[in-house]
Amino acid sequence: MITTVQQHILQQQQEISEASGRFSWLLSGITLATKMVEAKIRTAGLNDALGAFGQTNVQGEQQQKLDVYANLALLHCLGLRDSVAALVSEEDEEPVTFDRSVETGKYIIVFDPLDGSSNIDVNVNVGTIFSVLRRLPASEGDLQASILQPGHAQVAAGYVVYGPSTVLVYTTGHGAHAFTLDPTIGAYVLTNENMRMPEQGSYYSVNESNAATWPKEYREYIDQLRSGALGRQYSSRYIGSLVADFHRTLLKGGVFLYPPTLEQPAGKLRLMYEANPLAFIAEQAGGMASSGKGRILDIKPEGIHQRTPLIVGSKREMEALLHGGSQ
Ligand code: P6P
Repeated sequence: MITTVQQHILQQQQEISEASGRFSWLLSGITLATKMVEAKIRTAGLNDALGAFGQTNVQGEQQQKLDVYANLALLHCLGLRDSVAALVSEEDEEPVTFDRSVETGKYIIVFDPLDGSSNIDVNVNVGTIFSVLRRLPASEGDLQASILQPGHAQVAAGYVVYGPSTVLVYTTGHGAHAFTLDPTIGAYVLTNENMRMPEQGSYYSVNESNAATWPKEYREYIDQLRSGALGRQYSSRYIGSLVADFHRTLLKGGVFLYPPTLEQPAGKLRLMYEANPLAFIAEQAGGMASSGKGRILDIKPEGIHQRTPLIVGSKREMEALLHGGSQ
């Protein structure tokens, strides 16, 4: 008997006392948008959906046509959910806000609509990453304060990796669960419940071309992994698409790193819609996620597009970096 993500979310929402049904209605907006994106990606080479859109986004990056499509799909599907107070996208400089009361507009959704989209033209996995925050009571701050909450305040987070199959991984704080899109029925079907990241893996994942400008301790750390100091031989795997590199780390263990570099001293990856959701999932699966200076989920955001270094992976590799010590 199959369990769809909708059924799973309904079961979960009882546990997070969101029995109103609005929470599952909200997440169904995300899953619907990702199915629209998936359909577009699958035939991108046939329908002129590849290539640059011809504008740059708030990040100063060349927008791909599919970036724009994915962003519009999420804004449209989620904007129709009356429980949404604000939408924060990697593609938009400012949040999209809705004039809804604190009682109705209970959630803020933060997302990277299509991460790694520059890889699409060479047929490499890309992903959608999302994070759900609950709006604070008016007494605790305005909408801006509700948006800039640290990652440990997330009520849900997840990603979809568009690869050989399309896999959705999400958490509401009660474990991390994976679903595979079954195109014959158009539903995400449960394929891996309560995922556990291996205590130690055999891969490290980092863009080694930046090694010369990392802080010294990162070079020493990679040398430690290469030298067998953690009791096993490591292989290097780097796809250059965050969701794909993270998904492998979640399943196989090991460590993914994007350290500070000369060009990006605060790190390249974004706190709110990349590091936070993936950190939430990693911790739910028994892994760890750090900025190198502290737990990712404890960082208080100053801005919606704030960057952070990200080191995420299995306990053994994470403790070797954060607390030293090899054997
Ligand atoms: P680099 C893709 O552009 C992205 O935002 C992430 O998906 C990926 O992890 C990272 O950048 C790759 O960056 O500098 O190694 O090319």
